[in-house]
Amino acid sequence: MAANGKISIDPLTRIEGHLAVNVDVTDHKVTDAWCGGEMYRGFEEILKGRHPMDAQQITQRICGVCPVSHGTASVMAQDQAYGVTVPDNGRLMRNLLLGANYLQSHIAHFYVLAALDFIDITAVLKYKGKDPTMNLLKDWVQSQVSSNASLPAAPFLPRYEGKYVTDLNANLSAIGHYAQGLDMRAMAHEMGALWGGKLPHATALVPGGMTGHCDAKSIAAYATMLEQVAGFVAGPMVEDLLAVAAAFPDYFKIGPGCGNFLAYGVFPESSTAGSEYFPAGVMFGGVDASPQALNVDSISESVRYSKFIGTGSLAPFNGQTRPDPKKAGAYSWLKAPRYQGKPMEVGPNARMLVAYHRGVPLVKQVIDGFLAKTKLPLAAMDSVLGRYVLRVLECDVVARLCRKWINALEPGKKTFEPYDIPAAGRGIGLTEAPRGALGHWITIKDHKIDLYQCVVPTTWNCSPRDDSGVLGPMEQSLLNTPIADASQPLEAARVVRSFDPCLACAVH
Ligand code: NFE
Ligand code: MG
Repeated sequence: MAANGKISIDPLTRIEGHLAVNVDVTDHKVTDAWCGGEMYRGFEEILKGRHPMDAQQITQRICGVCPVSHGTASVMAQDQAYGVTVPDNGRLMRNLLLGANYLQSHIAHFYVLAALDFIDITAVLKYKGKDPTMNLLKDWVQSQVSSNASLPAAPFLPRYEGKYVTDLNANLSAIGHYAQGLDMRAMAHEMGALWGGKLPHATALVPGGMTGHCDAKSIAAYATMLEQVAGFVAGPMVEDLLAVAAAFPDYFKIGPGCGNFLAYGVFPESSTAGSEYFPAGVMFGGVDASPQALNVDSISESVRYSKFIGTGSLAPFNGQTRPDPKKAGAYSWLKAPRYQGKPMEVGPNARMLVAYHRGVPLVKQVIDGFLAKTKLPLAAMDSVLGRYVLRVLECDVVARLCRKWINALEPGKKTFEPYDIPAAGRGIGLTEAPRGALGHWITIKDHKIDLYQCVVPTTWNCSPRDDSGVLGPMEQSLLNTPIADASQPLEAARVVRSFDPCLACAVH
């Protein structure tokens, strides 16, 4: 078993987009780490000179997994620039659309992207039942392990070898839920499409609210599908989470992050600023820290190790996106966002921890319930499995909130408030994508977009070193990760996937 070495996982699979992870390993521990985004996309430059109303459609193309979040951030930035207040139905429909997107995204991460880091897919070879999907999976996996295998059983095998769940029933049950999860994810997409017009890339998200009617038929269809998806999350998904938590107690200690957390707040409960169910807040120094108020002026991005021209840190309204592919010393196409100059972890854990400390009832209830059941301290939440726990529990909370919002809609009432688009203006749209804090900054001049900057969740989490040489949150969380065999860096892959990274978003 190799104890030392330089490991390059490039590209790291079962995530969205293209990520290169490089780590140094000394005496079976990670001693340094570099996370690099592998391509330039240029959305911020594409938007310059266009009509402002193009922005919510074009920015949704940044990603097929979280287009709703980009559309939401964009229309919020424009709501502010145009001085328009969204009516209640429009606000609720936006929440229901984004809520459905959280459900599909968290289910996709838990089962499709990350479960195979822990669940032993080869257990399906011992399946003796008659379920057609399980037998299909069994044949698929068999085709890879048999001696004359010609095709890889992607996305299942090959894999890094190491310790996986050993209990046969737990494995078979989770593999069955993996297949069921695909249907649940599709259903969550259908729920969102009822309000978005279509998904991915909703057409109905516009500044001022939502196009389309709020009718009883759509409400009934959404509510019916929601019950199935919510039942799946609260049942099988939580059950599988508990099984993995019991089998891998070490992973509540492996992969702690930078200890700073940032949440912009999401799911407004009224038209008043600060009414978000998940509140905005900033935490420094670990999971027990009291959240401070968010100050948007504290956000900046630096590019010293990024493949962009420029030096120093720039606030998004002064942001520049000028590619420099051959820049000396640069190793990533991500910028390095910082808050008060510090790296911040974003995501379900940041949202849930801020909400927990602020005493948000459902969040308190699910976190305290989980900690009591598992006898874990809150400190365990800053870890690989802590990120899983808070993502799954958040999924349960969001499903329950969707129930509340669907009942609050008033069929026939307006969903949209008209406005005039000014010749000049500026706005900031701060929301939360499934993967964390998402902000869009827009400046309009002569009726056209003059500046558009996106600061994106995975850009925060997966950022390279900043101007001071401080490692990004994911790089920090890789440090000290135990690596049993440097030729099979399963542990490092688990740390990275716990963030649910989306590099397509991060490089935008
Ligand atoms: Ni492309 Fe995205 C990120 C999320 S930002 S998945 O990072 O969630 O809207
Ligand atoms: Mg950007």
